[in-house]
Amino acid sequence: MQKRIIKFVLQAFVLQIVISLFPSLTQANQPEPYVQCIEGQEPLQISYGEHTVDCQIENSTDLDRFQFYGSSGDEIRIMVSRTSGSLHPQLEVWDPNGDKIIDTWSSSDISVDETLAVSGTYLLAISDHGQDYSGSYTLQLEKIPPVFDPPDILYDISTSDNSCYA
Ligand SMILES: [Ca+2]
Ligand SMILES: [Ca+2]
Repeated sequence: MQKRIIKFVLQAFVLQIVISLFPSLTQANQPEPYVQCIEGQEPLQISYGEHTVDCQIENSTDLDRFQFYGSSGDEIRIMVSRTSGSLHPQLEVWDPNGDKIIDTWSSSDISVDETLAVSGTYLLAISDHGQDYSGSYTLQLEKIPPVFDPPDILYDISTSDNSCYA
């Protein structure tokens, strides 16, 4: 009995060492892809699941432009976080028809959910609200996964397919 306890403790100890040596084992397999901001190379292409690095509003009148492809029905989340400076990030998004679908700002962080009505290339712009401050920020674009609701699916199948019970 005592041997088994010692063996168990040893195994747990070894596992702890392995996890501490390879922290990536306990995290997601792939690092999240990112988009490097380079002023003057806009609009920058960003895709679902990506975030930006090295983005900044260099001067109070700077406007950083991005574009992404979206499909009708996509539920997306756009997040903007100020990482330095006094920037009041302003987020604007235009759909493929040129209609502005998002226009919002915050004193530090923005998170907006939107369901896309049209398929095509969307334009996105980050600037300073009021055009009086500068600072750096991170932009993140996510597609919200569809809600998984298995009990309803099972219920629908059993009630609609009566042939099983006839
Ligand atoms: Ca910029
Ligand atoms: Ca710019």
